[in-house]
Amino acid sequence: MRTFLFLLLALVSAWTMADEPQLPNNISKAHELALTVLTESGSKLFTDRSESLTALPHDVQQFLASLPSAWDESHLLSGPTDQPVVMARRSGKTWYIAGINGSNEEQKLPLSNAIPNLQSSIKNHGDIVLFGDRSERAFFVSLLEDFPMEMNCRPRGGFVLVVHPKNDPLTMNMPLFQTKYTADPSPLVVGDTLFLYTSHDASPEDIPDPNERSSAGFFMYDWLLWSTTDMVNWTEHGAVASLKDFPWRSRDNGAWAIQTVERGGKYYLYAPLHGHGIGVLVSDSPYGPFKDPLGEPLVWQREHWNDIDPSVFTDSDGQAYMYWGNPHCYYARLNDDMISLKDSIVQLPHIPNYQEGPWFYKREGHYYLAFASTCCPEALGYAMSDSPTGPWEWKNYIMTPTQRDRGNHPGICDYKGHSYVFGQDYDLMHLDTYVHHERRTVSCAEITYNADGTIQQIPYWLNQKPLEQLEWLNPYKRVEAETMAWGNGLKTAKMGIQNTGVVKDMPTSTGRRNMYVFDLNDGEFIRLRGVDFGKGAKRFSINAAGTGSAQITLRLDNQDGPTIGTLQIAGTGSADNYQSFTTKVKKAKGIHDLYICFGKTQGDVHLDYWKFSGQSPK
Ligand code: FUB
Repeated sequence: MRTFLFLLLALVSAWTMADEPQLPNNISKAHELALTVLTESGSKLFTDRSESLTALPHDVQQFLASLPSAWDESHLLSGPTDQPVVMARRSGKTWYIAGINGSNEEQKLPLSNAIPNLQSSIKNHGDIVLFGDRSERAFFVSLLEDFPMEMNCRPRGGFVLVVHPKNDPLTMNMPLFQTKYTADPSPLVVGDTLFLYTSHDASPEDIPDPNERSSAGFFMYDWLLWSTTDMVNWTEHGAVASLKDFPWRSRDNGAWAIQTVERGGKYYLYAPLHGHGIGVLVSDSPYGPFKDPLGEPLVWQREHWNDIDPSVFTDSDGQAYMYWGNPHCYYARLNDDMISLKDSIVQLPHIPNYQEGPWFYKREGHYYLAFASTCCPEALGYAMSDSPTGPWEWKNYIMTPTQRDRGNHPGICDYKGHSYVFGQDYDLMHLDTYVHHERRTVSCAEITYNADGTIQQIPYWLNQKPLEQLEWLNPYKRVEAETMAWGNGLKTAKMGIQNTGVVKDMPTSTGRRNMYVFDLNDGEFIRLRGVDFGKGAKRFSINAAGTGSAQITLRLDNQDGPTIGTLQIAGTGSADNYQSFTTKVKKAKGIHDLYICFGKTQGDVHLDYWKFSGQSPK
């Protein structure tokens, strides 16, 4: 075994030949990568060769950086006397299974599942990442839904499978919203409130053509609004605008990344209609209703991709700029009316790693252009300048590319003394499937600026602590049912609007409307973080309607935590006939997470808002 490992180590030292089509001994790159797991020394090899490490593809750098320096368990599944060599190793809850094919023939490498720990991890895996061979030059990185029982390995090839444990969404920094798939976050602070405009990836059932429901592409018809005052409990406001607000559009799909900005008490929503330029809508309120003042695109260079992802910022001298574009980045100055261009469009010289999704802003005298970096996977990068029109200097990644994500899109703001970056991922969809679809979700992380204005890099969303709550939630005032920190499986809609999410049923911008939560199923719950019950609540009441029924159990701190009250919602005769249901509450004192848990659900129940009564928190 020792001689064998020595031989493997010698082969690993060929790593710096990464750009050569033929590696020494003719081994593949995935074979080389597998050696870093098999020999336990891969990560150490690079400590004094940082330039070789940084020359590697990002996925490989990340893989090597995350490789444990010691293992809790190691099992040789096959070899070394009889080729091939396959080894399974565990560090904490993560398994690494690596195999190499040392022969000159293609081989099927067995992945024995005889190890009980490994077997249960495979059953409960959160995701599995494969590093295998696609060609001499590339590492193929893929997320697999099912664990393969054997790997096809080309001559002198190899593989590594990393089996990650299942995420516990309640302890991880998961996406902010669960009732809809969201993307392209655009924050706007108005007074005490942080508003977040997002685009909206249709759920399969909302895609009009049944033949397209399993398609991986973009199905985007309207734009959504969310708000918070504490960063962890968010209130949904539904669709604020849709493609229908632009009667001149040429397609019924393509409601891509918007940004809404405020100027002089008016709200301007800049919206790309993919394939038909960028339009603008105006409102007197952040909730809308928004109207199209132009009746035509604000910008359209008559090319399918160029005119997407507008980002608008008004400088302290009153001059507003709009940046946009993929794969080129453009800008134009806006007139004071915010709905016309002052002069012609300028295409920026290429900024390294720029792909799309510019987010243009100024902070403490520095101009920033954050963006989604070269696809795929996309990460979040940024450039800085001393002037609003550049020249722009690439600075770094805010978040490096990772095989866990494919697309990204930054939105950045300061709020209540903290700085935040919003972006997007597929982590909610990954709770159901790893088969790729454009069903994205918006996540957020706190960022820190250095004294020179540069931004400290942050790890991937799931790899950081959940956001800190900025203020406790007051349960003694009306709380909308659609206010939640987590509500996976639930649905929401605006009252009185039959918006199925499809253009044909979609209203033009409706402005602020009451919303309700529906589609309650046994085992689902609404989680509210950091609820301040003060000296103790005495009663809970909830406004609900519907022809169905449901039991509500109120629990503290956990979905199985102590029960503080239960109540039954019985049919009110119709989905519009809201009635108040109330129950006594015991032992709800101080600050707790609140879980409104659903059971014995039958038929249609709609929830409007809830409230505790009794002792005030102060
Ligand atoms: O959401 C549609 C497109 O995907 C956006 O316009 C891009 O930034 C990317 O997020």
